[in-house]
Amino acid sequence: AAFLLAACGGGGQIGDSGSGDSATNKKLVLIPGITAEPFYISMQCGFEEAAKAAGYEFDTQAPAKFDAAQQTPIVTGILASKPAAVLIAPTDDKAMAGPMKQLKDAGIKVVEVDTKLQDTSIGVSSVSSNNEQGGKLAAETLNKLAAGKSGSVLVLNTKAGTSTTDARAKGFEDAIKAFPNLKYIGQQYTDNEPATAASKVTATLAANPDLIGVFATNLNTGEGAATGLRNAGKTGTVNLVGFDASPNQVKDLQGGTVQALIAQDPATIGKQGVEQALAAIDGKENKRNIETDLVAITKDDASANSKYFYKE
Ligand code: T6T
Repeated sequence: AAFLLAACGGGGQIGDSGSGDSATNKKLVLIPGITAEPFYISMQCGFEEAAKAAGYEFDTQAPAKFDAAQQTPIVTGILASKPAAVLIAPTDDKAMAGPMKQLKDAGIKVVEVDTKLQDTSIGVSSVSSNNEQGGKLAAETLNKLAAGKSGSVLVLNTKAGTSTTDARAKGFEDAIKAFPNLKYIGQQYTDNEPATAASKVTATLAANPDLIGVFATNLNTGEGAATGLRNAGKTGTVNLVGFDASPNQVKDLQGGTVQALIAQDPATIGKQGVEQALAAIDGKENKRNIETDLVAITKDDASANSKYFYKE
């Protein structure tokens, strides 16, 4: 039997256990990019709620790291249990195509949630934020915060091959060109490790004392960048725009280490992912691309936007 995640406010009660046999297969599996992380926990809440409402069994299995080598055995491991559909956030837009094709070839419907593959022939649908737009929003927000001042700006990315953060960096790079006072000094990869993000920020500050802005393209990178600015005594001097809205990120927004957060709506991604999975299972038409909300939140409008804060 599956358990509803306590973090979702479901109280951890036992979910419908349904039937495991393949003739009446009513099971959905969610494979997030990484375990125990507020973005994917919030997505799991939406997923579980929608799966339960539809009378489906559900299960979530996530890798310990955001890493294709760790996500691949999870994918191949669930092949044998033959769920009706898998919702997955591929950790690499190329490397996960092989394992995900195995699911498709086994008759399991595949829905991409959050991240996606370059190959559009495997998933029936892809549900995510408009990440390029999110990057653009981050550039515009940094420009507003700079208020005409000049200086260097840095992008902290996660890992090349992550469709979402690659798109955020691209959206940012394209948009920052419109603001000549902001000198874009390029992107650096953090491997999704907060400690790496922190040390990249301190090293960049040493090399570029005129640094006035950092765009951190996801949760771990943003939390690490905040640590880096604190260590360097630069909080509030360097504007930090992060992506996502974990409890730590919101605390840093309210405390003034972070000036703005671009929050996503992961619960809706999970819910819409289930809807697309059910459509595919029932032989109905899928919507190939679904876009969910993004919102830029500052300290001043944080409480008005609290519905976007992630669960943990
Ligand atoms: O930003 C989210 C997600 O959208 C991205 O694909 C990977 O990182 C997060 O899960 C945050 O850690």
